[in-house]
Amino acid sequence: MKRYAAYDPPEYVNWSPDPALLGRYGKKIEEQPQRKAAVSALSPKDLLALYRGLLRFRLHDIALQRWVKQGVLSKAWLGTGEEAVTIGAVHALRREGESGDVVGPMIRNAGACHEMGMPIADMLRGYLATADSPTRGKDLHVGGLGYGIVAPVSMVGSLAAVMNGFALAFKKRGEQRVALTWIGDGATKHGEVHEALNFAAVQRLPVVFIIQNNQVALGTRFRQHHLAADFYGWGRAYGVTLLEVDGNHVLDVYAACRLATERCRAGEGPVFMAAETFRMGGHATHDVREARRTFDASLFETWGRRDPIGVFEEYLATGPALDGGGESDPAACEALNRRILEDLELEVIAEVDQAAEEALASRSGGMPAPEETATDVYAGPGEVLRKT
Ligand SMILES: Cc1ncc(C[n+]2csc(CCOP(=O)(O)OP(=O)(O)O)c2C)c(N)n1
Ligand SMILES: [Mg+2]
Repeated sequence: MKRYAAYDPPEYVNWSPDPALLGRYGKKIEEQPQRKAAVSALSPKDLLALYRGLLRFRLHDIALQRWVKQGVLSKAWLGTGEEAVTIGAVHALRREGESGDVVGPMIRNAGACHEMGMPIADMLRGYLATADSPTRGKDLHVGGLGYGIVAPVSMVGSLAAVMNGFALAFKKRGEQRVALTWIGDGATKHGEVHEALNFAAVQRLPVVFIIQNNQVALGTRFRQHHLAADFYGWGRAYGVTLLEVDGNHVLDVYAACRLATERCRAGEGPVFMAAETFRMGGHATHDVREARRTFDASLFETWGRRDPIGVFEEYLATGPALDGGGESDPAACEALNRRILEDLELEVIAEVDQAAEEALASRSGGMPAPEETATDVYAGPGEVLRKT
């Protein structure tokens, strides 16, 4: 994949695959029979769809960074280095619009929106606050129930209880649908999260909670806010199945999430997933330098080698033929795969570029009228200030 010196973390700019790491990547799936079965069922088309999703997410974030550099935006929140936790999970869901599964992405999970079907142009319009953005210029936390996306709640942790509401409704109606959300390591310190986890547990709700440990909450390192080494004991604490996942391994996340949703649909939910990953930048674009001071450089190096997109690209390139054909000569097969991956990347670059152009075009004459501010805004329980 192309690297961007102006936008990528330095560890990604001259990225090259680490053979030992690649070997472990493949082994990780081989060693877990149930996850291996889920991955084996993926067709070359499915694998390429995962790769496409990862690239879309990275390039969506790069489009935002470009706007920050150009002064179009003051800042942007990115998911760089954490794309696999989102894309792997979403691809395991039934993406069937308003009648399918429902996700509640946080700001680090923007990729969930485009993989659930929201046009990237609309996501970008959310940032630009144009009148035709999903919130009509009110908020960059975009969602759309028509796509099965619950908009992020700004107060971290609060979305967990909201997703329980969806899951409870699915259960009461006897629908085989699943709600899924991500909870940051920092957000787990919120009391509301514990109420939500316990409520889901005792009500056996069809909900998947992915604890996304990117080792930091704003400027507070994981070790400063969490004494245990990880979240793996939380399943036992709540009486819920917890699946440990490699958050930088899109296939591991995908497979674990498939198993989790199967349990939910069989009435055995909820399931917790604990994903270890790393934030390769700042909390947002404004504090990247501060983030570099927060952590030892070696941590960025270690996680930088584990770029979830770079490693997956190598895994695909050196694997079976991605055209579904029977090319058996290893060198010819790799050359074919690399060509397929490159062509796909060019398509995604064009897709994101076009979305950015469309979103920018919305700005000219398309900003919300001041009187719109109070439209479709809730003033109190159940009371809409002014409805369109
Ligand atoms: C209840 C609440 N407290 C504080 C904030 C300010 N805030 C926004 S993001 C954030 C850090 C969240 O850390 P984490 O949950 O680990 O998510 P990450 O940013 O690492 O993805 C904080 C403290 C907030 N949005 N909501
Ligand atoms: Mg965090």
